[in-house]
Amino acid sequence: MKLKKLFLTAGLTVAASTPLIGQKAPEPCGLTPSPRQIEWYNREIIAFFHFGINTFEDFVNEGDGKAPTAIFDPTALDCGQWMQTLKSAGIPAAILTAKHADGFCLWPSKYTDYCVKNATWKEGKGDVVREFVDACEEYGIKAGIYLGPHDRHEHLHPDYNTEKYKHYYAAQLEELMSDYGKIWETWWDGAGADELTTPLYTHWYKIVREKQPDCVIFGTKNSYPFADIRWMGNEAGQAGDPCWATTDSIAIRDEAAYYQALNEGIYDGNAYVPAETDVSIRPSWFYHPEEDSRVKTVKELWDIYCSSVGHNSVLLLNLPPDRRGLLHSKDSLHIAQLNQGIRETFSKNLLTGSRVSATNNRGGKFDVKHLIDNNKQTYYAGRDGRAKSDITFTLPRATTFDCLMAEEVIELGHRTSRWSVEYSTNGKEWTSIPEATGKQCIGYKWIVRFTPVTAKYVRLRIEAGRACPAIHSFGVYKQAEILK
Ligand code: OTN
Repeated sequence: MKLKKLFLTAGLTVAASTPLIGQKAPEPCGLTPSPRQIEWYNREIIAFFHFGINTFEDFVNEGDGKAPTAIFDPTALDCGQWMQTLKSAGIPAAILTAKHADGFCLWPSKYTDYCVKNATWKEGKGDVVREFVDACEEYGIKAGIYLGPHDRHEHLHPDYNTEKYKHYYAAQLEELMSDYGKIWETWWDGAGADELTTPLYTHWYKIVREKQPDCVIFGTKNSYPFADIRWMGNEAGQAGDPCWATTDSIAIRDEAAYYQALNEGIYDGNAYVPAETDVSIRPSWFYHPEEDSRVKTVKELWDIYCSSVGHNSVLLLNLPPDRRGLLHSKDSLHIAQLNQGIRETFSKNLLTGSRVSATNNRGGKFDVKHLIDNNKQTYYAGRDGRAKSDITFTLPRATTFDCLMAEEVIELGHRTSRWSVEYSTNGKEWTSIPEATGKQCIGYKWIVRFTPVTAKYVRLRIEAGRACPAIHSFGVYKQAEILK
């Protein structure tokens, strides 16, 4: 029965309290995020570390489970170096492939010999997961674990069956969820995992929820009923436009509709399961020296940031450590420069100091001036029952900009469903910005880039929605030179 309801649990959440008290705030509408999902959204970027036995094989991305354990031998593993890199890139969380599809475990699991216990590295006494979580703790990075559900090494056993595997995987999940401190995300890759049914994931899900109540679950396919977050539908960093946090897999009549629902979400979907965008900084997921010249440029990373974080998604950026067990200097440099460019661009909202008015203004604590007060605790809201609003900013002087950003109050649900931005030099004749016309989603963050325009007036037109607008911030910006 393909048309069954998926994403069952994640939507049944209660709205988190809104930041302001006193004057009556707008009521939440539609589905709203759980506290776990709000915390996840605020990370914006998460690092993905694909590291394992594949790193030591020639050009292997998905090992066959047969590589000898002895080849695992990083010469200078230093998870502290990984974390320093994340710090300089402003990345607050990281996920390690504790076991990829080859089945090799980066920790000394009691339940298999196919792990670091039999590696040359540290004469079998090492534990990469321990070093990873300890470094996360030391640097204040949130640790996450990828325990690949698909395991080619286990399939090599002559008496393999899914019931045995269910218990094997559960035991390993227990080790990782119990012995390594707080885990902020688990990643259930759907790749190769079609034989793993929802009842299996039900068994495993209970372990995660019991041991790590705050852990965000990335789920795909048969693990969707437990997912806090969904796959975005491609590995190119291109989240949809729109990219609603809500979706619903019931409507999946064919493959194209399935991918569209992952990529764009569904405004009236039946579950709140926002999209995570996984993409590698290199062509492959694991490190290969041949790809040192193909590390994504800062401009390519900026494009990805805008089409992931800037499309109401969270970016899971893969940074594969090399055979030394270190991040390559080129990868580190590019993400530090990306961070510098993002900070530079968004540190200066060019609407700051403008006069601002709205045709639909709740006023008081929710006055439209809060759109440009650079304060995440405040927001603008319209009056109940009125979804539309024209918001006009009169800048102190004519200003040139090539980028805009809006942030909705996600705790109150997706509200606005169509919006556009226009500019003017005299406040009478208005010109549309084509790239910012007929936009649909805002969500956590929406970024639009365009050919530079110079204007003294900017108008944000909220054209449709299911309830009055509730928006934290709106701004126009000039993209930093380093991003071009
Ligand atoms: O061949 N594939 O399995 C594949 C090719 C390109 C992009 C994705 C995939 S598998 C895909 O991986 C996702 C994570 O990146 C999720 O796990 C999906 O469920 C899975 O189908």
